[in-house]
Amino acid sequence: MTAAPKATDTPTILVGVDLGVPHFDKELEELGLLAQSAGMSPVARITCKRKAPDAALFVGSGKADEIKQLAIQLGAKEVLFDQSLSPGQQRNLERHLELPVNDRTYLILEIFAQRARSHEGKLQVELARLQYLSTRLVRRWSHLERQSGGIGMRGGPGEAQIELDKRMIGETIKRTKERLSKVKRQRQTQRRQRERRDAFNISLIGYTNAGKSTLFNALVKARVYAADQLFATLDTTTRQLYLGEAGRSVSLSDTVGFIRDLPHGLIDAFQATLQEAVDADLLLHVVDASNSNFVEQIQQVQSVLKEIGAEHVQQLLVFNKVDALDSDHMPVKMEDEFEVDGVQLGRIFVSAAIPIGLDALRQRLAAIVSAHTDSLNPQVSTLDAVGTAAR
Ligand SMILES: Nc1nc2c(ncn2[C@@H]2O[C@H](COP(=O)(O)OP(=O)(O)OP(=O)(O)O)[C@@H](O)[C@H]2O)c(=O)[nH]1
Ligand SMILES: [Mg+2]
Repeated sequence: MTAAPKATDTPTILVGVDLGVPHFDKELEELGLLAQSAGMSPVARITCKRKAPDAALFVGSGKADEIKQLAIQLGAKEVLFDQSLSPGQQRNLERHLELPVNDRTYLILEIFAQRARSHEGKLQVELARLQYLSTRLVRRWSHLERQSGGIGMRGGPGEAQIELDKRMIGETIKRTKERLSKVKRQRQTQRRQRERRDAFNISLIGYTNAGKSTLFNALVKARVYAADQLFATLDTTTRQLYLGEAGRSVSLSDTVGFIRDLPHGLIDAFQATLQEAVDADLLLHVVDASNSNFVEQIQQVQSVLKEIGAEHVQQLLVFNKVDALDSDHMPVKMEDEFEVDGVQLGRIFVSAAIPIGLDALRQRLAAIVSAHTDSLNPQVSTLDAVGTAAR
């Protein structure tokens, strides 16, 4: 059986297998942060290199024995893999180690489940978890299938149970999707109302923990939950931001963060939340400039944007946490350009926490919004700007 992560500080061993992919995280730093965000406490980190995963145990049996010894020695209660395990590998490892074994995908789903607050958020997480579970069912019952007579036999107790479980999960998935599409329709109506008000929509996007909520709070003087946790924010919050230089307000939305290898079911399930980004007039792509992996994190965000169809929305890069940069990495200019996917994007350095550079950011936003208004309404733009300011 797979045990869910306990609420507080489960001693956990982290395992990473270097299969030669470019983004292998030697220190298992991100997995450690994810584990902590889910209420586990990493007590050891083990990495090894393999050409390909072992079909049965993912790692070799020698490595599995080493993990087991270490678990006994350190009193670990769970083992977490940075790479995706097949249902069979997971089950074999649990038997071998006599401990619950989970992977990064499961962990992310677990954190999302712990964090979801709104009705929509909960539905989305439920859908993603059901989809994940439905792929794990098959093998879990295979020992019963074998007992029923082996290959070619149909209708044994194992198969009947799989069919029953599959049907139940299938029906729950269908019901959850129906409930979600209802919420989605309500959201579309709200969006249309916003559009009618001629709003300019700005969405904060970026890798998880980049500082989106901190920047949101600093810009609109709100109190959205910001924390040194991955996926602190799941629900979208929208506030009006008044830009003096443009003489008008814009809608600013803070939303869920992205991460490397975001489980596929989650992108699917969070389509409604992520739609905010697709429909935005401008994306403020917040980057943690103090993270040594920031370039890769930008790439990961770009690939999620492509997946949801938001790659063509105008982007401004906001390099946050300049206060945390060491003197060698301090920017020469606070505003310049940075190449992403062969395109030069505007970039501005800020610190949302201190704060530094927020006035410059507001001015930059005002200039973008004014240019947008002018392009839509070339003759009356000045009058309109004055009119909006007076309202
Ligand atoms: N040093 C420094 N820390 C910052 C800055 N901005 C945010 N942080 C910290 O970074 C952590 C993450 O901030 P959040 O605003 O929650 O980040 P987020 O992007 O909203 O994260 P998720 O909602 O989890 O995706 C918090 O501990 C913040 O205090 C900054 O300018 N400088
Ligand atoms: Mg946040």
